[in-house]
Amino acid sequence: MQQEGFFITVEGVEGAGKSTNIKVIEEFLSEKNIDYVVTREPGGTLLAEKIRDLLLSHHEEEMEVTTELLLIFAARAQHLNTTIKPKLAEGKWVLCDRFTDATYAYQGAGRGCDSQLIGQLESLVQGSLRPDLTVVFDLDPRIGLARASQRGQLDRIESQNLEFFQRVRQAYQNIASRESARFCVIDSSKTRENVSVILRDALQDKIKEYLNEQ
Ligand code: Z5A
Repeated sequence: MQQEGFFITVEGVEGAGKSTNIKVIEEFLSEKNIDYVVTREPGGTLLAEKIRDLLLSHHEEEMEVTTELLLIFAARAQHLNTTIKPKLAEGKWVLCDRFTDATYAYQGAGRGCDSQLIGQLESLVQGSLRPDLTVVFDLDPRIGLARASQRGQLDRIESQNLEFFQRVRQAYQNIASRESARFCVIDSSKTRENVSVILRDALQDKIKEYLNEQ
């Protein structure tokens, strides 16, 4: 195995229910007596959270796509080396709200960044480290945006048009079908209660070998 702990990432379009269901995953892990930490990207450390503010706020000057991409990987380098890797090395499970699949989806499919360039940065920053399990909450972006819009003003990335989020959704679906062993795709159009039941069943199935359960 690449590390002692277990690395779970959570993905989806805007408003797909990541934050809501991270709580469900936390409950599940607690019931299994698993020692875990929750974190997020971009962010997760003091410095990386400053980069997050820079990425999400509106600026007088338009941010270049390459600038956005490099800032995301700069935040990721800080987060990985000061938080994710040390926690995994201690044997803790790390539950991270978004990770590099988001970069392929948002900067790659959404903004049109070259996926080979993203792959080079991924190798540079992460080496061989990849998530052990990625849960994607799949939802029509029209529903996700409607759910999320109830929160008020949109940040810089949330302000993209519907086509942008449709490309993001499609990219997640494509990555998940290419790497089906790592992924668990949850239909997030169902009620919160239904999503929670489906998610718990999927988690049980995906991680039972790590729990020594049937
Ligand atoms: N980003 C990037 O571009 N590249 C990268 O590499 C990375 C990130 C790592 C911040 O992410 C931005 O960073 C993000 C991508 C970019 N920008 N966008 N868009 P974030 O994860 O912090 O922010 P977010 O995507 O905007 O998350 P979110 O809007 O908070 O969505 P969510 O966590 O998936 O949804 P939620 O808060 O759980 O649910 C939204 C609402 O729907 C809420 O009122 C819930 O009560 C409700 N909800 C949830 N589930 C249901 C169901 N089943 N039915 C009905 N209503 C529901």
